[in-house]
Amino acid sequence: MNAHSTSEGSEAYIALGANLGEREHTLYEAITALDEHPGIRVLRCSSLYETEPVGYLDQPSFLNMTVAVSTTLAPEELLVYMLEVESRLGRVRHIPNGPRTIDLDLLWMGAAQLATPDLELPHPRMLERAFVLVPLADIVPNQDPSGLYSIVHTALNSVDGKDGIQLWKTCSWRNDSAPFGS
Ligand code: PH2
Ligand code: MG
Ligand code: MG
Repeated sequence: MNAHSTSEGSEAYIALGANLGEREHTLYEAITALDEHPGIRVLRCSSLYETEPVGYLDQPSFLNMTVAVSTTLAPEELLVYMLEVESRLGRVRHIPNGPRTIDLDLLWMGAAQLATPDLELPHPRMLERAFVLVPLADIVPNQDPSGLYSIVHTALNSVDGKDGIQLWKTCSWRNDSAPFGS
């Protein structure tokens, strides 16, 4: 157990994006699927933002959001489950950075620093993407023990593309084991 883990496991941050189908519904299905895993509990969710596509431009606008979870899984195990949820929710990989029903990206997991062929932590592009930073700033507490708060706010001050991000709705995902905002 390291300085950022608790008896419940580590805290991790996940970015979600959707730009095909019933985007909002799919985001909530993904959050529910994460929370249904016995080793994952969803703690907080950001607002939902409508965002202009970045990178590959000829595709519909996205809904993006982030969630904080506590998990007893190792980073690689969490990633494997996230990929399983993506395929359950109809993710098909055609064009890199292209349209998708759902994308789940593991951003940050306490102090974990990793670089394997399948997983890099912290996520190598998280600080360059306004569609990640804006929702992340909703849910990273000022007292975050891993130092993420100042990292996110420093990056947010200088990142390009913030005008492509519009608040869409506040998060209405709730469940009994983790009331929203707890
Ligand atoms: N994801 C990408 C590429 N471009 N643009 C927006 N607005 N939102 C995304 O989630 C997104 C993107 C690759 O994962
Ligand atoms: Mg992505
Ligand atoms: Mg991805």
